[in-house]
Parts: sequence; structure tokens; C-alpha cells
Amino acid sequence: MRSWKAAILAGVVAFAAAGSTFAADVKIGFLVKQPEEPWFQDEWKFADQAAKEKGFTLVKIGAEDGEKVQSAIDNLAAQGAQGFIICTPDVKLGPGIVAKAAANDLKVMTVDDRLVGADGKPLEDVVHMGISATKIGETVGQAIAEEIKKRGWDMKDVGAIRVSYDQLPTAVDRVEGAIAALKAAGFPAENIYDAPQAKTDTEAALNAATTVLNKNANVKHWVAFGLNDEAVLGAVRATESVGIAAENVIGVGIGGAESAINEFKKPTPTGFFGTVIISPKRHGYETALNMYEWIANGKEPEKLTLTAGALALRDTYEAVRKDLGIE
Ligand code: FCA
Repeated sequence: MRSWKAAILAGVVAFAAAGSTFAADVKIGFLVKQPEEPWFQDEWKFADQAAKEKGFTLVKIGAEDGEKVQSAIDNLAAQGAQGFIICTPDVKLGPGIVAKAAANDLKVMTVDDRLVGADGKPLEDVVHMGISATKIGETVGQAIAEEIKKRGWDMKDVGAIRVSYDQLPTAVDRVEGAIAALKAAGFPAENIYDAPQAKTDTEAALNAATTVLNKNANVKHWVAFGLNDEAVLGAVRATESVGIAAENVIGVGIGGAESAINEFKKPTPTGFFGTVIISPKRHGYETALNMYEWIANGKEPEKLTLTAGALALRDTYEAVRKDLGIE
């Protein structure tokens, strides 16, 4: 009798164990396109926080090109991971990433940059968390327009550097948002100069912006916007290198990570006037947590989440960061 009951009990326990995944068995990959960028460091930091809280394993991988993405996915599968979150180096890798994840039986979610199909349209079936790019761009444009007015500049004497990376849809949405707001404030469209960057880092932006400045040496004042803080910092460095004074420059970035903060901490203000702070906590912690819930408890995340941003200037960034829980 006793052994009969024990056998049933053992069976029940075994059944329960098979039906749910223990936290310690969960392994999640977090792939980012530019691991050296502070934004991505912060995303990883907050994803780590989720891993620690829930007790799963997080595997952080820098995947700077398509080949690295492919091998990272194979690698994760070989290690027994059940899913991964990715900010892809190229959104056009979309169908390949989805196929590779499916072949390896891995759940996939994207963060920041949304995958597109062969037709250039977003892959709407893939769970994604991105920023409200157009709206955040508009905030950038409004902040620049307000500061132009505050400084009493005549808009016809102002040039705008659009640091661009048009192969990335979120980058286009961000700069076009900024342009829409500038135009709405009366900024002349013909004063906007495109500065296409070869990569999304500060150096590439500096090179792109320098070309624009050299071609338009007669312009009195400059404003700059782009995909992220690195883009705008590049443009600001370019104005400095050609000898334009900081009080003649208004750059507003997007991000709010270390690169922007360091700029605000400089004793004298530079042309880097502000940034729209976005939340690496939501993009790192929340995505990792969502992936965990999906794997461990079968709870599929929302297909699309767009996060907001908050404008921060030299004298307000500390408070804004605190509000966002990202001190
Ligand atoms: C893109 C940019 C990053 C960051 C992120 C939210 O991936 O390249 O700098 O702005 O979106």
C-alpha cells in the first residue's frame, strides 16, 4: 500500500517537473549590434538585473554583422538556450534571423531596431520593443526650435545638420520627426543639410558633419540632430574642429546614456545642448523579463511596445534620469 502511494506521488512530481521550466534551466541570449555603445551596455546591465531577480542565465553577445548573428544563434541553441532578444546589425537580416531561430527552436524578440522583410515592411509577427521614434524626433525638433528662439537667432541664418542613417527605419523616423517639428516652428527646409553617416558612431557622424560644414562655411549658426547621442556628438565635435563657438551650436541627441551625461558634466557648456532620454531599463530589464515569462510560463509578450522619451538638458538630466529609474 505504502509503495503504491509512493509510486503515484513520484509520478505526480515527475509530471509537474516536466510541465514547467525551472528558472535555473532558462537561458536567454541578448544580442546587440554595437556592444561598445553606452546605450547597449545599459541595456545589458538592466537585462542582467532581470536575470538575477528571476534566477535565469543571460548570455550577452556582441553581434556586429550578419555572420556573427548566425553563429551566435547556433551557439545559443548548442548551449541549450530557449530564446533570445536581439538588436540586429542590419534590419534586412530579418527573415534569416526568424528562420534560424525557428530551425533551432528558439523564441525570438527584437529590441530597438525592428526587423523588415524582403519588401522593406516590418515583420509584424516578431515581438518587438522600440522607441516612439517619430514622437521622440519631434521632441528633439521642438527643443531645438525653442532654443533658437531663446537665443534670438534669425532662422534664415541657421543651418541644420541632419546626421542620417537612412537604411535604418527608426533612424529615418527620428530625424523626420525632428524636421517636421522644426518646419512647424518656421525653420526653412532649404537650410537643412543631409550628413549621411557610414556607421552609427560618433566618428562616422563627425566625418559626415565636417563635409557639410566645409561646404557651407558662410552659415552663422548651426543646429544638429540624428539617430542618437553619438550622431549629434559627432556633429558637435565637427563644429568644434572647424572653430565654431559653442554658443552658435544647438545639438539635441537621443539616448541619455554615458556619452550624453559626460558631455553635460563638462564645466563649460558645449554645443551638445540636450538629449531625449530613453529607457534602457525598459528595453533591457523588461524585454528580458518578458522573454523569461514566455519561456518559463508560456506567457507571450505584446507584439509591439513603443517606449517614450523625456527631454533633458544640462541642468535637468539628473532629475529626468531619476524619474525614469535609471540613475
Ligand atoms: C538604435 C540606435 C541606438 C539606440 C536604440 C534605441 O538601435 O542605434 O543608438 O538609440 O536604437
